[in-house]
Amino acid sequence: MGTNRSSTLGSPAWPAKRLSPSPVESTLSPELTEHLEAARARATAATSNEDLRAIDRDYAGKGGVVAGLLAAIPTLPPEERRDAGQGANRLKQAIAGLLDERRAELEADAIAEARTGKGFDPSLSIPAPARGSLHPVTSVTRELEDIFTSMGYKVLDGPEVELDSYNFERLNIPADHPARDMHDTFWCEVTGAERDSRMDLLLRTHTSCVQVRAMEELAPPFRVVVPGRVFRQESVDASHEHTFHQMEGLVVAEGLTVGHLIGAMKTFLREVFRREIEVRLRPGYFPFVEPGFELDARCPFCPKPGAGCKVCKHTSWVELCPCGMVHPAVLAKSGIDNEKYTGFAFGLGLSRLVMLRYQIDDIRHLMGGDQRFLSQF
Ligand code: FA5
Repeated sequence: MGTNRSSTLGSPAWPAKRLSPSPVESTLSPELTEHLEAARARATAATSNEDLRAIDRDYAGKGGVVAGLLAAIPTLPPEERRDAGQGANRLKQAIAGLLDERRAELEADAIAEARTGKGFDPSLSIPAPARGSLHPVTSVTRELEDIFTSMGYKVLDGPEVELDSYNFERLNIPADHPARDMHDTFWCEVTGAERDSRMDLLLRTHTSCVQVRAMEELAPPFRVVVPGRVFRQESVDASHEHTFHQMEGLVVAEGLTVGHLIGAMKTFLREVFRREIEVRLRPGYFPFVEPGFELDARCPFCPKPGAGCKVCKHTSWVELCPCGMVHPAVLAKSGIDNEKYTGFAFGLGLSRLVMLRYQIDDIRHLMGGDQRFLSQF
């Protein structure tokens, strides 16, 4: 219900007209009519919803006028009680009606006011919308992707729900192989028509399964990196998560040696840290590489190379990634001529690299989704 009053927002609205009479009004006693008129006068003068709420409290609220009338009923002669009860309820109804009417008027006034453009200051700056930022894992992933693409690598993706054969079998890890113990696996329960025939779906435990997919699809020579999420049924602590990120690397070509593997790792480290970083290999066992290594990098955070610091736990070396020469049987299983081609592969622990990079002391922050942590990046 609009009015033609020309009040500015916030200024007292001068009562221009009487709020409509309520249908129950004529049935009220003179005493109740007096209450209603007092409420009407206040509602007509109200300029905000807060004013209207105060009137509502005074009449319909606990300890308000209506509550007082109802509380007095037991003191009345029995023959008057019914009318008194009905009267109090009608008064409440009539006041609710006029408050609704006034609320609608105020709303219509506010809209009309806004349409005139008065009070609109175009020079006021609008509050900046909250902007997100990239997750540290995403930033580091993109940075590594850029580095590897500049080294001639292709970036590949693969499914997170994987077949046993890609995650294990074709990587030389058969069902009874002890290496499976290192990969406590989340198996998928298959329902419906495929229930009995599909017992082999799992959440991939590493990105190495995409090595097999790459070998199936690409003709050598090729170089690929595969960043992605992997899942293990781990006891979670500050350095172990059940869901974390790795970046797999695979190169297949003629005549590759461990020297090429070391060269690739050193080039990658030089790009990340903008200087030469020494690396060392220790023996490591992974059924899909032979020989297999753990590759350590001279700690890039020590004040002087070799000095030792908190990050490297004063050893001056940080574990960078497991790696090795692709096992000839793995090449053959994916249809690659292992007489002609050799390959090397590495599996960067991306989550741990992110922790190193930003000096994050607990891996659980990464997937915890806590804004207080994320807003620091
Ligand atoms: C593997 O997953 C092999 N697929 C890596 C590989 C690739 C070897 C290619 C040879 C050739 P491993 O289980 O060690 O290996 O995991 C690789 C890296 O993932 C570790 O070095 C570590 O940085 C990281 N990682 C392993 N488990 C966790 C975990 N629970 N939470 C966080 N990071 C982890």
